[in-house]
Amino acid sequence: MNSKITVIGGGNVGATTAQRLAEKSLGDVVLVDVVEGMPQGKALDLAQAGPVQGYDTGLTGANGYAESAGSDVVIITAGLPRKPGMSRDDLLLTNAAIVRKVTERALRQSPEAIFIIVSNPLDAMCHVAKGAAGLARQRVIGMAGILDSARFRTFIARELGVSVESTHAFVLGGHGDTMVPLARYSTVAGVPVTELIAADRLQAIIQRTRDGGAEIVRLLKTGSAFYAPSAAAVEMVESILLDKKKILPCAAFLEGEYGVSRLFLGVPVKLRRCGIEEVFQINMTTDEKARLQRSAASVQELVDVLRENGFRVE
Ligand code: TXD
Repeated sequence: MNSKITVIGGGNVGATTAQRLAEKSLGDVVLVDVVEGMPQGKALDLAQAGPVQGYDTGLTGANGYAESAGSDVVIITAGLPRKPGMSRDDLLLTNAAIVRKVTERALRQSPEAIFIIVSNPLDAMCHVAKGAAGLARQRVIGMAGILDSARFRTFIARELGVSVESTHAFVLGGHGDTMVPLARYSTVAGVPVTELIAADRLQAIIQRTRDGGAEIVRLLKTGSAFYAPSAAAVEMVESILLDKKKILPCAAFLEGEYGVSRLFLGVPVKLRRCGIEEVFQINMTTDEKARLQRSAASVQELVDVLRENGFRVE
């Protein structure tokens, strides 16, 4: 039997994620959105691309959750994106209300599902979903680190004129201005970029990575990035459903790892059929640890605001 994947929110990220899932034949896809007719129309359009692209996966659009029953993975992309000049944090309470509602409804239909959270502000939305669902930490995972690392890799590859496939990069911490790109662990064919790129150029690339989302928001004017975010979400689904054991930077609920307790933060995790099997601990310098702590503090601030506003956050 095919795996079943529900994508909640049929906007830019959700629809592109559905397309990528279908093109990789990872399972039957259900696209859910509140806008009447939209998810149905997009699902039908995607199904009609099947004969040309060569996939037979089921594609269903819905405004409710009955169709999503029994999903193996639920991806939450519902919520507002940023507009130019907005920070991710400006979306906090609006998106929290949406994420709480859709998580509760999706969980009722798919009690065994693994939840991948995409909506912003990412780390805080993971807390809302975990609080609403009351799930073990293995089953609530945030998408951000793969995207931020992919941005870093793109800029490194362009700087050195090499294939992106020869690059590897780690960006940890919260998905925001305090994210922590780790240059020491970022490599080209195994060689640390610190040995390949001059310090000032590397610093400029790191800053562009941090501002990567805002750069695209400024260019698009009416929304935020979706091609790279959807690719990142699908890499997570693939590692989960195919039990690939990939080590990927994702937002995970830390319970003491990296000196952080009861907080979602971007760290390397091993993704398997059960979700997060293990949080990978890597050695960090005092300075890197301090930056990760600062990033954790900024996530904690948002979690505190959520709690003050009556959200159950774990
Ligand atoms: O790195 C990351 N984690 C991110 C996060 C990268 C890119 C985008 N990121 C965030 O994902 C972004 O800031 C937003 O919070 C979400 C979705 O971004 P997208 O670009 O897809 O936004 P759209 O195109 O506006 O789509 C959102 C859809 C839209 O169709 C709404 O009708 C729908 O969400 N929506 C809902 N669907 C179901 N149920 C409810 N309640 C609902 N409310 C809105």
